[in-house]
Amino acid sequence: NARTSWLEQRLAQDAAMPTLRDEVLGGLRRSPKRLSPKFFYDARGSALFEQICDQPEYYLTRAELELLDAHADDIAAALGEDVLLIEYGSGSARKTARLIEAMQGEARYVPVEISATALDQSVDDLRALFPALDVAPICADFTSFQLESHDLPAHARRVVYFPGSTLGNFETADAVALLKQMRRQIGANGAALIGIDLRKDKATIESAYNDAAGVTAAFTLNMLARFNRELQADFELAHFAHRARYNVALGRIETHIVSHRQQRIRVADTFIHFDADEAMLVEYSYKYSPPGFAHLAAQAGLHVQRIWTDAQQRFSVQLLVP
Ligand code: AVI
Repeated sequence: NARTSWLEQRLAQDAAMPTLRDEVLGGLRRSPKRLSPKFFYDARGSALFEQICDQPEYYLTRAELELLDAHADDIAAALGEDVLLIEYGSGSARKTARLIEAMQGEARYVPVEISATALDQSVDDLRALFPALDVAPICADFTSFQLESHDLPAHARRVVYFPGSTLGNFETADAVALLKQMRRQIGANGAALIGIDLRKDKATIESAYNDAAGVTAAFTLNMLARFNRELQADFELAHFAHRARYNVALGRIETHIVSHRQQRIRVADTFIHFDADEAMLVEYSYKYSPPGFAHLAAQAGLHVQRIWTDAQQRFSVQLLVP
């Protein structure tokens, strides 16, 4: 079997990536400070994110699963036959099982996931559910991997699957770049199937990012705990707060970590100063109207062929073609 082992894939990736230290210090030295939301997802952060998905206020996951329950057969029919399903950031692949079930387990599935643990687990789970499924996992950062350098099962059509509204965590230019990467990877007869949260009233959106149990706050601040562990930093979590506000004009949740007081923090071999009330940007979660998303897709040369939503029209899954 010529498929490269995950460890080899990972080592090649790591060699090409800037270190955590350099990236984090780069963000902390900017004014205003800002860090990428990708730093949320260590093992604890990923577990907290799974818990967020079960919070009553976080409607996104339930709406998307409800939508798949209602429309999976229709979606599978629109994808066609002999599909190679390439999932970006597959994680636990909870939604994928419903889709593959509708494809009658006949699909060829390529999960692309940076966490080897999550990748292993999801592959085991899916193989248990669908013994005939041809799975070719890729352990990589989905924003920068070369699909063509991997050995792929034979197929008639490529479909990139990107559920969960994760595209909403990318700023416009980066979202367009990622959509262009998808367009290159799927070729002329392929498609992209993308989960996108829809614009709605401010209160509903803000409460999804400020759950009463405080899970989202713990998820946000876990980024600091991660730096304490991995970069020998000395953040006191009690001296920082999670803040998530919906910017109605721009249609996005803006999540910041706010310093309660003036403080000096050691990070690796350096000291970083925080002012009292200083806010460090850690995440955007964009929400789109259907025309707004069509406009974004068009900038990458993609055209919206179908839109499915849940009954309350909170969330959408959109089929894009070149
Ligand atoms: C992964 N992503 C789509 C989530 C979101 O809704 O933006 C991450 C998240 N951040 C806070 N809660 C959930």
